[in-house]
Amino acid sequence: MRYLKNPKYEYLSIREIVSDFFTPVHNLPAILIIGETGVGKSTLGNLLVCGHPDNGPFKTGDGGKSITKDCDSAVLNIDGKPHLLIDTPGFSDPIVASDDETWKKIGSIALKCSSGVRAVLFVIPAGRYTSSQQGIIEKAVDILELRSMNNITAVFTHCNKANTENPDRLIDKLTYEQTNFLEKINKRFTIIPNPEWFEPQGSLTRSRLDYLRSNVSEIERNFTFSILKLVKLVCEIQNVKSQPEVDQALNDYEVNSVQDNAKQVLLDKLEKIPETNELK
Ligand SMILES: Nc1nc2c(ncn2[C@@H]2O[C@H](COP(=O)(O)OP(=O)(O)OP(=O)(O)O)[C@@H](O)[C@H]2O)c(=O)[nH]1
Ligand SMILES: [Mg+2]
Repeated sequence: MRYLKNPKYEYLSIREIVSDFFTPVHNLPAILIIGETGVGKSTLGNLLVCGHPDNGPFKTGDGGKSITKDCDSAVLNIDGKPHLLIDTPGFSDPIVASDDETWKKIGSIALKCSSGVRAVLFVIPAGRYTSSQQGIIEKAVDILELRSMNNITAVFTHCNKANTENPDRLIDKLTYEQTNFLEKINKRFTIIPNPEWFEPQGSLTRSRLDYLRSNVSEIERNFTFSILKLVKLVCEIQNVKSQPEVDQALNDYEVNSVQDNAKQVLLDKLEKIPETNELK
């Protein structure tokens, strides 16, 4: 068996990773909330589920230190249809986990949702724009891929009162990179009012949450993460070389994934590839 050493994870063979990823655990379509640490992801999740910022299924903090360490989920009904709302650990906190490790966690849970990912809510703090935020946007566009751009909505938080009430003012102040990202996702965005200033049950917050729900309802197709990209990410994290035969098998799977037996064909191919544990 090819077991790979990693200080933070157990030893995992590629085959184990793939079959683990293919074991569906949840049968509801997923809605992912992603973004930097402390931007208000868990708060948004709570507002969507129960209309209260911190008295809901997700643990929230005061922005001081990272709170959500692993993906957490709750059922969210939209138009009477249940979805699995997934709160994720924040990016940009290397003490807790590198961004690649966080992506691996997000990918693992998303791949376990047999109906795929219906929506990604990308939470962006409006007040400050850093190079790490830009890095996250670039990585997200890379990992989520263009095929999923119709499933992404940007959610701005930490906005001042005037911009919260008048989103056009915020749009005028966005950087070139942020505007570019909004163009890619067809300008689907909203501002969630800061719960400390705006009543969470008030009409403004309710209308913004309704906008998010209606966006999710209008999405035509769920997407699934690219297994090829995820395995590459795991190899990077575990510091091992990816084998060309494994890459080829995963590539073939990506092309044929709509076929019923595609997963089994991939697992059979991986079974025949001799295991190595060559470090990069
Ligand atoms: N100023 C401001 N604060 C907000 C806003 N949304 C949430 N917060 C506050 O930001 C703090 C952090 O919120 P969380 O929801 O725990 O943030 P998170 O993104 O889940 O953080 P991690 O789990 O640590 O990655 C809380 O005190 C929230 O009340 C907002 O729009 N503006
Ligand atoms: Mg959180």
